[in-house]
Amino acid sequence: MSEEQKKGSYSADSIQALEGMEHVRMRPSMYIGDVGVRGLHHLVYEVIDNSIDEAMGGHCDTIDVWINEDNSVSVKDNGRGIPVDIHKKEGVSALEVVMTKIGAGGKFDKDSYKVSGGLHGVGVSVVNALSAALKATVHRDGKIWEQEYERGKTMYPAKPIGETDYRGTIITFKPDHEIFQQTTEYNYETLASRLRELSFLNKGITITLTDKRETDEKGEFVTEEFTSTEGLKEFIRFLDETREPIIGDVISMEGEKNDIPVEVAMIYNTSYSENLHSYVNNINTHEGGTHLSGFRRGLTHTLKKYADASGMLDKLKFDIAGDDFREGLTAIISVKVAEPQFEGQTKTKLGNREVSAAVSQAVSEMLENYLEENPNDARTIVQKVILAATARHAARKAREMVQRKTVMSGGGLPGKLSDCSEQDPEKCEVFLVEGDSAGGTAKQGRDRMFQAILPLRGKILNVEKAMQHKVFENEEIRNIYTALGVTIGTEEDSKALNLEKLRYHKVVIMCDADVDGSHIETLILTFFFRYMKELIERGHIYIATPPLYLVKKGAKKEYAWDDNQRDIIMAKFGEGSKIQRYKGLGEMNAIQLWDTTMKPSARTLRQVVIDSAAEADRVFSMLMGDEVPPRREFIEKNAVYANIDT
Ligand code: 0RA
Repeated sequence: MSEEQKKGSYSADSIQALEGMEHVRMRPSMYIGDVGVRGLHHLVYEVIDNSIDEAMGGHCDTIDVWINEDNSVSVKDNGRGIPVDIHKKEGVSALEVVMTKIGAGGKFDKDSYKVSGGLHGVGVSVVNALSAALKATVHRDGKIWEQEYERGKTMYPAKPIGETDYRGTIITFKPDHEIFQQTTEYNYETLASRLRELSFLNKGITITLTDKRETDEKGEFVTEEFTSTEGLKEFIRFLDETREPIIGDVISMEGEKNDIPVEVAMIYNTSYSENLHSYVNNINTHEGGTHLSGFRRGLTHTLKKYADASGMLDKLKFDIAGDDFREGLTAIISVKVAEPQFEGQTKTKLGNREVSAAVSQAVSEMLENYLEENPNDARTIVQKVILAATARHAARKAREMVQRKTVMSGGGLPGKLSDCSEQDPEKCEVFLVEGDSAGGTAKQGRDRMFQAILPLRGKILNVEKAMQHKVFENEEIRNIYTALGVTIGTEEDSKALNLEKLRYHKVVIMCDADVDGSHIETLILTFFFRYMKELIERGHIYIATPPLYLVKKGAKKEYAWDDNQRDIIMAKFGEGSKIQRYKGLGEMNAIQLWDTTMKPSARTLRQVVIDSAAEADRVFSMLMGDEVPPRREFIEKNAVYANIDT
């Protein structure tokens, strides 16, 4: 190749790299999902993923994360350090290639155990493109190297800046507010919960998180260390902290089947809910897939075989279904797949066929051993399954009533529903309103064209503590099903949620802004999370935010949603301004409720999203379950409404 050609091809490549980076900035959502709160946090996960990969290859055991004062984030690992030698093809350092070439990732390192996929694994160059500034520091072979970038553009070639005994990589990036226009502020808890999850999924790694934005009473930064020696076993104990186990310990296995690393851990508890969490390459697969179906198959097959042989089913008058084996089950399945195929609405459903048999075999072996070695636990599990089958029979009747009512009705909407006139579900909203009186105000205040009102009587049933048939027998809950047009049972799955006839694309929970209201809000959310999770996942569930204050002076009036806003308005109005404190929705008249809480152009709707299904599961079981002490602790830590009534 002539000098000219070499130059030509080099610059062609570098133009391509530039175009790649610019494409990321033009279409960020294609790479990180969205440019809201989620996408912002995704940047951190992307950087950490690289360090985790380095750890999985056995090159690193510590990862430190800092949220810096300016909301930039630093991630430091004690891995091999990103190579800084000149990359033959690109003519720049390998570091620069990793940082500026879309999709370069660790791919040029053939030995690296790189299994990232899904939204993760798009590469740290994407983070670079979406950061106002990024600095990479590499400690390698006794030298410290450094390179900086702005909005993905290299500021200078990687340069040595000193000597070191350390080995590793430090990346500090500040998300670009031009891209993340909604917010560039990191949420400590969101990051902490992901890091905790990662430490359970990758035992032996120590991950720390330090928030340098504020200090505690002692003047120290808030910091936590996440590390797990037992991995998924500990994850299960963490998730089931507030549930009561019915067997001695967590059942678990770890191994390789057909070259696929598989880890499974499970326990049975006294609750009625099924909590399965599945991961592929550390990514939570909400929509399940082949690994999850493999787990289900292995579980059903093995338990059924055992139960049949035990003779305990002999007197049973009805059949046992797959679901019966999973009531009160908490389980985690984690697999590592070299080339994962992700499918489904949110690309979180594993498609690789070969994984199903691998997981099924792994689970069967694990369970067979356990049942054989623990006959008492085995009997307890079978008894629980029989109980579930019995309850399912009772539930089926109640569920069929829900189905019949919605299917046959046509005009059979709940009497309490004030429907809207628009027919296109996409344009329709329904407000679930606490209490009949606030329901009446909302009914007057609404735009009847596209807004429907469903008043709910007092506290709705706590589904966390109720058996399924009680849930389906409950009138308020039945009203929610019928009003929303949600039915149970599809052709493939008799228990699956059927959202085809969903009548409103926005379901808005509207409660008082006080302790009672927030309790009712949580009860309703618990119901949606346990029985209509897909509605949340598809972004249909919202929470209305009524104002807390009305500040008046003469003819001037403004609403405030918190104390700070109230004080600003009072200062603006000056001497003689009067405050009205809204204790509940009932204190507002129809016009006020419309102006502040229902009118699309003025209101704030908070969309309910699930950051981490495992975390949400734990929180709901804690808030709504039987045990009181952890709930009190949680409420004290997170009480947002607690001081409002004082
Ligand atoms: C490719 C090759 C080698 C290290 C890495 C990638 C690497 C990447 C990141 C990203 C964050 N931390 C990292 N640590 C290492 C090293 C190849 C070698 O030394 O032989």
